[in-house]
Amino acid sequence: MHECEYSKTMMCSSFSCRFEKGRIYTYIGEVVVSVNPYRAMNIYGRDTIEQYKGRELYERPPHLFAIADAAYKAMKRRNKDTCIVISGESGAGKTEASKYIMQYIAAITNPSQRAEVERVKNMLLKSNCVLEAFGNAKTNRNDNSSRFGKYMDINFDFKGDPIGGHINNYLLEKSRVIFQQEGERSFHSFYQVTVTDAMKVIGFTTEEIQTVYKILATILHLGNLKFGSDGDVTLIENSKLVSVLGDLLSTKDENVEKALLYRTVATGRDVIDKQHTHQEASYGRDALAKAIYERLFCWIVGRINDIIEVKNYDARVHGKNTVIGVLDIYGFEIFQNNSFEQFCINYCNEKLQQLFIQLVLKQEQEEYEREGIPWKHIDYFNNQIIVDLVEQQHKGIFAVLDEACMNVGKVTDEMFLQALNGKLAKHAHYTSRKTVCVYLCNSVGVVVFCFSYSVVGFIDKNKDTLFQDFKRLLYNSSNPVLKAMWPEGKLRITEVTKRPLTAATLFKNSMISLVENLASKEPYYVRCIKPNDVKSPLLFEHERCKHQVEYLGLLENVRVRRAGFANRQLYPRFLQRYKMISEFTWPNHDLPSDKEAVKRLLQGCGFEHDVAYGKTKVFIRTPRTIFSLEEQRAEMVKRIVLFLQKVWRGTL
Ligand code: AOV
Ligand code: MG
Repeated sequence: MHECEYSKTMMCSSFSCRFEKGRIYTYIGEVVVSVNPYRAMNIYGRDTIEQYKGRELYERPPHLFAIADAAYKAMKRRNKDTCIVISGESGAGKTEASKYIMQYIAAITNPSQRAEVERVKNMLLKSNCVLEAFGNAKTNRNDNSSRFGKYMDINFDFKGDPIGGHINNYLLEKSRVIFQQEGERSFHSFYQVTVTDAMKVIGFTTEEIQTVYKILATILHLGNLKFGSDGDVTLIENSKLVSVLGDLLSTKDENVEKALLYRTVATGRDVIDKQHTHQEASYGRDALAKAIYERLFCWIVGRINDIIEVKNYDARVHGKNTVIGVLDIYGFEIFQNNSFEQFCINYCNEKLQQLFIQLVLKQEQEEYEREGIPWKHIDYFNNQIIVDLVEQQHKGIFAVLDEACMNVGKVTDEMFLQALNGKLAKHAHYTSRKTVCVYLCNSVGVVVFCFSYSVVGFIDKNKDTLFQDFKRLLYNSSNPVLKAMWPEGKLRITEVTKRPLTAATLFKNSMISLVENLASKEPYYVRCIKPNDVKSPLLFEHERCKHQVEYLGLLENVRVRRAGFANRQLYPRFLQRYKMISEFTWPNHDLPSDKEAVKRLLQGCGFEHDVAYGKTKVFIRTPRTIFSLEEQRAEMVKRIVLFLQKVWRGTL
């Protein structure tokens, strides 16, 4: 068996053994790997929180709380902005993990029970319910699948208590409001009323909540709207719906009808109303439904941000406020048929993977330099080449797509594909085998994947056209909440000069700024693994696991860690924990420094070959050494307790 294949198999066997014993978390270095248990686990309660609070990573069995605590400690002790990046495929447990992390942070902060901090914590937790209602849906892979990417900053004051937050949302899968695969549903918000309860609690006004309802109803009615033709004239078949829509949107019925059937076009100095064909009218209706849902979602995020933003904090008085960011973003998606959405999602993951490798290496390198430990170069696959293939100016796939969309006249998806083939024929990571597929090859370690995407729909989805007439219709609503969502409808047709940015460009820009933001923080990682496709707590499918190990780059992760050190601890801290296992250090040592004492202790245990001594810290290469130290410590603690009991009972 190839070495790589063997390592993957071993890694999955180890996850599988742990999964069967209910140990769903494993560390690779400081990365937590989490396997979805698909059952309620009794490992998130108050007593568990207490066990992890303020502890170091290796002092307790692997857990999400340990990583949350590490991020919190770094933020509090060292005044560092940190972030927790959670990745994994659909249904792997990212959103659940992000919620447990938030709950942990809420539980360990504000010991003095300040009312304002409690209020902020409550808002941060409740805002999640609202976002899930509007941005999550039942899919065939996950009953509560997030159909948007979420990055949430939590701000802390100088005491380490939460004082506010901010949410960034990424690429909502808005096409879900007009089409769902068999067995799937639209967003939860269309089926739930209790949502709105959470909205009320966090401070949405009655008028705002009513508008939200009206928008949801509008989308449902648009779905029933049918067009017909009378000769060349396009008609609305069920015209009664027009007045329903007029009422819901607080606008005149005739304006609704006109916007659905015509578009205003400026030709030179003239402005004319051009009637839609049947096809254009249907396209317009669907685009409207998608756009108003997306706008509603962004507006909700904006309102939540108004509510949770840091208020009344004066950095000059209280010192810098620090941040922990939590990223819960869609993982790699590989379906039978992959389209524009999957292309964007997978590009996002390539970018995050790049950042991961860069930061892990960078951080390690910096620490070794600081501590005076020689650094050995590590070979790893730099997926920058994949990222460039997608996002590079002029030459990248997005650039070629945008260029195709800029062309006047009819550009088909096939023409876009031909342009790609022309430009990228020689690229090592691009192949096009069928007429409608792009194969984007990714290489994780020595494994090469081919993700194939159907280019059908790329042009339309990228242009993401919403006729101006709809924007004007919504802006002219007498409902102030709705009107405020559509400020660009203010422009008259002759004033609209700029083309809106394409979906790809908007997404690319948001990813670039996300990565910049993450790169400026100290990162902590959670990699989620889905054990099976049937949501079973009993089944661990090795092949599925191996596949995820591959694309999550976990082997790479191990390789980086192997070349480096799994664990590092300050000398006094190390001694405090392990001094009882060596006669040289227990109960106290008489060596010239703690560093010397740690050396003696480790030599005595026979771990000399597995460690390096930095200026302030001891570096331990393999977790096995840590586990062994922990075992010896536990044994000694047991003996000491027995000894003390005997002394106490007078039986010694
Ligand atoms: P995802 O966020 O990774 O998918 P979720 O976090 O929504 O996945 O998890 C999917 C389901 O798995 C949850 O609804 C739970 O039933 C179960 N689950 C996950 N983690 C746990 C846990 N720690 N304990 C118990 N059950 C769990 V997606 O948003 O679809 O990419 O797009
Ligand atoms: Mg999710």
